[in-house]
Amino acid sequence: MQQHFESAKNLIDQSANILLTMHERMDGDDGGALLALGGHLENEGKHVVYAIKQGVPPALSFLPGAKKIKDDWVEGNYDLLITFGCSELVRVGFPQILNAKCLILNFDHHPDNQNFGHVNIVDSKKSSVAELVYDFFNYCGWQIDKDIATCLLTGIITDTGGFMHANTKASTLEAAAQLMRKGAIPGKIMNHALKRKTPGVLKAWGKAIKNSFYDAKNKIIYSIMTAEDLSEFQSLPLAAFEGFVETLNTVPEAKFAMFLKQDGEIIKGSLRSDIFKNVDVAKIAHIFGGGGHKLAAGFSVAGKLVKDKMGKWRVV
Ligand SMILES: [Mn+2]
Repeated sequence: MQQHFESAKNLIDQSANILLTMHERMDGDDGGALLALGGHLENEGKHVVYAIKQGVPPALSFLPGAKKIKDDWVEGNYDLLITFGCSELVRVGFPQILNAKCLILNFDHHPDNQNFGHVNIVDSKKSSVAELVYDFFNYCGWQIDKDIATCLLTGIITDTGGFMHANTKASTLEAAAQLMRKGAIPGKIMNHALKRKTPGVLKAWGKAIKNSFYDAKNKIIYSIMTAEDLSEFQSLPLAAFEGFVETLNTVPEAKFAMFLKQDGEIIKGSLRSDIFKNVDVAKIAHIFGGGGHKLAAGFSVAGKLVKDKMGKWRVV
């Protein structure tokens, strides 16, 4: 990794005009890592543009620098494009990116990353991209101020579910402790990024919990939200069900948890398991064209979820 870090540092040192982007639907990890690195690059006097398809969700608007993020592609003469958490370049969601002529630096911790960058900082053993970027800051000897620390700790906290997931290692906690010493406050981050729920979101969770079903034969806990179920709730935020599949996965006898949700013409699936359950949910997600990690994966398929008169769910 040292060699990759050195190449990444060289790429950055040689660049003055830099575009930072990530996968569609900003999450705390890649968004936090992106804003942390952007903060440092701006401190170095570089011109930085932040573009994320669909912009910043309300739960992450507290992040220092979040206001600088544009929700659309910004034309420019970039020397360098830096991506966060994209296993493939198309995940960015801006078609213009596929024609970008500049150099690419790729930060990720997904095991299925395609290494599409000129330099690839990819380590699937890291809890989060934020922890990887924290290591990169240390390698470069760059200063971590309170804002950068807050962004990085947000990434670690959101990707480890508040240090509760199996990806939390001793090194993760050491990184978190250092970031606290730089001024990041975990309680504040958890309130904003993890716990935050509106009354409407709580009601929607109630419906999703009511729709949950434990298949005792196959040891699967799942819940399904059809378009009809969702239509009972007005203007739910994009991240309304963030953390829901983890709640399903709290049933210890289930081998894994699955949450299926209608999203327009698409069915989105999230899968979670625990290390002691010996299931690789990424393999299941792959069957449906998705991806992710052994214990946390997802997929999207075209189709419509419906409940028939017998109360059975089907895909049409
Ligand atoms: Mn991540």
